[in-house]
Amino acid sequence: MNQSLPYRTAFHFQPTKNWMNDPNGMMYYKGWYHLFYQYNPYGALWGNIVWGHAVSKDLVHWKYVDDDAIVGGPKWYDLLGAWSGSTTFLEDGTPALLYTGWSNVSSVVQIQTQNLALPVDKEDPLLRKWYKSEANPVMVAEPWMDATKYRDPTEAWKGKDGLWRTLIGARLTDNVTGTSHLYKSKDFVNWTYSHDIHMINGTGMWECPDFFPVALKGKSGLDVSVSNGMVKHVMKVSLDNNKHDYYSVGTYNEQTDEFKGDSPSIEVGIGLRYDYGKFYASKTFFDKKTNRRILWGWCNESDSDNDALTSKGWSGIQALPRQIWLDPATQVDLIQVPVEEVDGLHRDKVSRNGFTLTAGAVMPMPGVHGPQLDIQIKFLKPKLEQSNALFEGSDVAALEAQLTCSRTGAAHRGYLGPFGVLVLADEQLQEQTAVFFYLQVLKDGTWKGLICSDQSRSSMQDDVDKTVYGTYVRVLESEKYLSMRTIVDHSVVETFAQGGRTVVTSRVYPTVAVDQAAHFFLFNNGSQDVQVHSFNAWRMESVHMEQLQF
Ligand code: DQQ
Repeated sequence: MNQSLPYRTAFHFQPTKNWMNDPNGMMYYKGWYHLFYQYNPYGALWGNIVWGHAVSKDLVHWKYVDDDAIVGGPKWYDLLGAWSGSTTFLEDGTPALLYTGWSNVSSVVQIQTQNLALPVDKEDPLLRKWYKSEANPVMVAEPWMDATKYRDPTEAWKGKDGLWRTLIGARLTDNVTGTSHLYKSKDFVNWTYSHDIHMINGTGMWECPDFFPVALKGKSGLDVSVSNGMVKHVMKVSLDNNKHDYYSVGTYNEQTDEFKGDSPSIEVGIGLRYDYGKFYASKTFFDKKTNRRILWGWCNESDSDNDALTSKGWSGIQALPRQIWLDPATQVDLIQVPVEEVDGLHRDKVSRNGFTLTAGAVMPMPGVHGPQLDIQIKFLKPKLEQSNALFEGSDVAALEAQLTCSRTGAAHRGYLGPFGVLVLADEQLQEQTAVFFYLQVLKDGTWKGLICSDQSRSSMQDDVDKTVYGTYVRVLESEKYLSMRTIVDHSVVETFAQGGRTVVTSRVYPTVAVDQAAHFFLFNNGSQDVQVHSFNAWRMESVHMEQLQF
């Protein structure tokens, strides 16, 4: 079997070949969305990192621009590679890129520096060529900082004093405290270290920080510099220790330039995650065209390096771009939903409302089939009383939830659940990826809900990661349904539970349940029937990504 094809995605962003990791410097500029990404032009594993570049009119159909928007060298400050960074719009509308240079100052000492790149022709909507500032590096680590743990500048924001501010992800020299160094500048070229805006002991290196305002009400996004009584701020960090992206909603004090999470148990790096599966090094940008804040994140592979090198020839995809906003009901969660442009790929709708998913059922749905699907289901919430001890958001709770998901697995027979979907399944169910709700019934008779994504039987291959992912999902008393949306694209399964309050993304590599041999089933392994309020499914059309012709 040609292993490269069944696993290439049909509507997620990925380069034609080679390695890709973090999304960088996304923006909307003169009619085009721009996505840059960490890319190895020479191979399917990480190394030789440059900024690849693609553009799109709609966030779904992409054209590759080039593989060398920013390349390391020839000067010392980024000789070994151009690492992650962000775009900021200067006063005159020019997009300016801040990025990390990886450099060898000597044969034994390697360090990270922060650098500035600007468009050669800012009238070019495609922003094809970039030049590096003569002032580079524009930031170097202070003597007391660890210069090897000093990277990934955020989009800069402007304070009321007229100064630009950016954050650099870092780890203190105690080796355990994750932190974010705040730098300020009048002219975007000369930057001075001010202080650390926030730090949390025990979290380790903070990669790819992201810091932005969200409106207290409504779904609209905000420009990064907006700060007033009608907004909260979000700080997101990517923990190098465990490769998860954590966010915290809190307060940014403009006077002291400090950030504090609203709840100590959901602080930066220890509380809520954007995604409880494979999703890392994410970044948001403000889409000026539609006033949305949009999140991009990298989904690494779960198969072996050997597969990347010998059969696939590529590694890494970007998750679907997600619109995010503050959950009006909880004020601590962010809601994430694939941008509505993705719905333009819907074909062959299948709908069925108001039916029972009986205890023990494994049920095909006629017309729902194949490796490219969007499944949206609302289950009626069971009559049992809900627990007040809802998910607190702490990492301890997340660990407990993940353990419960693994112990439970799709094959477990519970009381209320597991119930949900089997995707990328063969007819004999030897291979299947199960995404399900499981309602944990507590001693006092109340329940807590979990959403799990079980890869344990996703593939007959041995050398792929088959971890079961999952977490508690916050279900409000006022909510009548347990809802899930699962999007399948060959080797990726993205699930948005409770309208996007909780998200889990998996990478899977079936061997027989591929292409037209990939089947779909609803299942209920609990001892109680479950009521399906609504079921809607679509086949997803493929997107052909092309090289831009100049
Ligand atoms: N990837 C980049 C770094 C960043 C890491 C290097 C996160 O800048 O910290 O490719 O995945």
